[in-house]
Amino acid sequence: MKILKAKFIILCNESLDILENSAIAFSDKIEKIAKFDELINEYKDAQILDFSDDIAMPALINPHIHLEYSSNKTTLDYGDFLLWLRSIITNSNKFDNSDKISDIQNAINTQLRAGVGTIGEISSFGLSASLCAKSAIRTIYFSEILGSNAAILDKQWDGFLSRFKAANELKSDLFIPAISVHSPYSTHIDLAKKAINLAKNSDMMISTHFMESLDEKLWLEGGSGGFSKFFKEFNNLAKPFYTPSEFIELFSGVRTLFIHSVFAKDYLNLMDKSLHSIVTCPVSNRLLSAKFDLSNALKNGINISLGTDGLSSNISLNLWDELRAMLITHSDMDLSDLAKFAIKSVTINPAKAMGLNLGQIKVGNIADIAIFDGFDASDSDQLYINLILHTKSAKSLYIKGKKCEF
Ligand code: MCF
Ligand code: FE
Repeated sequence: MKILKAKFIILCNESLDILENSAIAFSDKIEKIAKFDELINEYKDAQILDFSDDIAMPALINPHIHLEYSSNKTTLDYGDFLLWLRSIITNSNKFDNSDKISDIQNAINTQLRAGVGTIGEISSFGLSASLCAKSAIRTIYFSEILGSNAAILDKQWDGFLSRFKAANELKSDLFIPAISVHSPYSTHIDLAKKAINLAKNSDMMISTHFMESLDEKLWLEGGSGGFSKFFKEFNNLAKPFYTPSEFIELFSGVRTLFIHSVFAKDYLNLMDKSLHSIVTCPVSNRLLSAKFDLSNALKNGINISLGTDGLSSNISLNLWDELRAMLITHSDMDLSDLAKFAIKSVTINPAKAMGLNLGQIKVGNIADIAIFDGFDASDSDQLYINLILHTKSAKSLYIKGKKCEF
């Protein structure tokens, strides 16, 4: 048993309560939250962790990252989604490469250093599996399926299945296999249906990039826009595999993260609020597309989380940098409301979205706890704002009750 004493404990419950000068007793799960004196009386042999000047909160969750794209620095083109996609395809040989291993390892270390205890990794090549499995971090490992060319669907499926099976071999408490259906424009309906069935039968969750760009919306709604030109270069008869509504319908009954959803405004009502959620990535959206209408999505009662995406569409994988980007991006929202929402979007919201007993300092939850430098704030609103503005790394991190070295 450990007893952790902190200046502030940010519970990350629905009402975002903060406890002052309190303590947490934990093993691999959170056993009790009370005053320090009460806890040392009850658990006499416990190890004391004294963070009396600091802030304790749930370890952060980054639900959307592409570790295998960590080697990108200046190779890709930004400013328009199709321009970016063409540059990704042109440079694909640079990403599918095993000497990228050290970049992947650095990216995992960046997560731990920022106080991230859980990631949602989108794996395109299977390169990150063993590194994630070996790391102290908890990984929801989404093996990716895509492919629009009807002539090579079997080949695409077989490639996916072998990566998926390899990931399943590594399954543990901290390595949780799942499936990524890349997107409606890139994934043939036969592949998507097979992958979704597989997820249902294996009781796994799904992640899918959805309505990321205006061109994607125009393509799915009427077969027009930039994707029409893009696909017709390969196949003159190309047409969309689904309308946006048909695509969402395929995921009914399955826990699904819809990534980006920048142009999904007209379809939010079709999402199942208990199983479907959105992950927003503000920097990626700025570089490739447009701003997500966060206040509208919140008004519609959708669970929203925040993710970094990969270095393929970001300059930093530090989730605190992304939190700052969120504050700066959504200037239409009240700063202190937004700061509080932002903290939920990396704790309780992604935990709910992924069905994990995490993201809140709550008795019975898994003991994933991060410690950050404390400071004096005039009130709790200012504590949330300043925490986001000034935090770059964690002082200490516990995942499933175990201290992580990073
Ligand atoms: O989320 C960003 C932008 N949207 C879509 N895909 C990706 C992102 N970052 C990396 N990707 C990967 C994706 O997983 O790029 C490829 C896929 O493997 C694009 S499709 C050839
Ligand atoms: Fe992504």
